[in-house]
Amino acid sequence: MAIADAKVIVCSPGRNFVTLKLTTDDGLTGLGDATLNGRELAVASYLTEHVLPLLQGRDPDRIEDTWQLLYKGAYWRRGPVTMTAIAAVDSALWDIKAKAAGMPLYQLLGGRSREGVLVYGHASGETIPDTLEAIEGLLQRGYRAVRAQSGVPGLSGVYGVTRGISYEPATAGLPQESVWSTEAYLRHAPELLAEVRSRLGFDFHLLHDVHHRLTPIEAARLGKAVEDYGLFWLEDPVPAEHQDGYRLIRQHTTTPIAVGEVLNSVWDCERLISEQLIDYIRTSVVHAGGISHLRKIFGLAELYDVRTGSHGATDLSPVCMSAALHVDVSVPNFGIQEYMPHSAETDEVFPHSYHFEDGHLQPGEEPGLGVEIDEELAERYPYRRAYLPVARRGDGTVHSW
Ligand code: CS2
Ligand code: MG
Repeated sequence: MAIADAKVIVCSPGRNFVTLKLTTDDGLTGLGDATLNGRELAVASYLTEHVLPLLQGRDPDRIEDTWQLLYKGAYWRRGPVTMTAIAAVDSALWDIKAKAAGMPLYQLLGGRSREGVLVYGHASGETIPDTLEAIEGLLQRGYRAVRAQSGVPGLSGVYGVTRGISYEPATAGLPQESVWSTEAYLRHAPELLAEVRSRLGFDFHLLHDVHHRLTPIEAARLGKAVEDYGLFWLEDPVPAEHQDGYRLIRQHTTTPIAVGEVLNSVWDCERLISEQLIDYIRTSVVHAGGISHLRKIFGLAELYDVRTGSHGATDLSPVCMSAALHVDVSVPNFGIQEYMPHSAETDEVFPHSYHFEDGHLQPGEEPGLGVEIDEELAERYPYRRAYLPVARRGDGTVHSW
């Protein structure tokens, strides 16, 4: 078998996605998500200009060798653009291998370790009562775990806050800007989490995302202030570059910490994991070098009792979600999977067999990843430039993100 065709499909069914499609001379196809929110075309061109010429005629069965070729052969290592491009190739090759074997991918990864993949949904609102209402809606739909965010009095346009269970992280055109105040946030966040527990109880997992907005000592203070509310995790309390910051946070609080949606390789999280500075590692198939590399990260995490909690926002396509679920259902140290349902347009362009059932996602049982792309339909949704927003402090300084 040889790779006979490779193409990069850029489309925007509700939001931008970059997808790699490989076809073998036997007619098997494999898909890989290559979406890097706000920098999509950098990965598309990295793939088209520098990676696709290397794939023509290669044996698709040689997944690890292809990974090593693309990683070591480039000389320039790591970083989100490179690792997202490698991820797309890796995921497409696993899709092909599982299709050739006639099995759902998780069977090739060692088979099931559990019956389903526990997911957390997003609840947010402008005010605390709005957020409580959104949480109740999710619990009624069967969710067992909920991430709670809310608007902060005095600030408009807080990231990650909208009505409903999905928000769109990027907006078309140039970046939107909002004003951030750490003081206002630190006053408000413990109040939100206290209200959630006092009104709705402790019978569900509660998560909260700080979006890298605090310094280590501010994060330590927040972790301490919310200990009684039994959080499943506090996410991205400080920017991921501040790895020593996590040691400081640990010295002050027992609130579990999750990090990793912006990390791209095992070397980016090695210290966080091996020094047990975090409890959950949030790296994803698409941004951390694909299924092969993510399994290495999760394998390292297993040794140190760190559990998985992969990123799963709407800017990770259904191709990534399918791949994530096969990994999630098979690894021994799975913790939880983020799940933000995609728009109807996205679901139509990427028909998939995973489905939500009783607070869990189930990967499909068909051979491969269990996801396809409707290329004709995709063509009807051309790329539109879009950016993540920027936060500035009251005096105009760009704030951490
Ligand atoms: C968020 C995301 O889902 C999350 O935890 O942090 O909204 C994230 O900011 C976006 O996926 C970035 O593209
Ligand atoms: Mg996050």
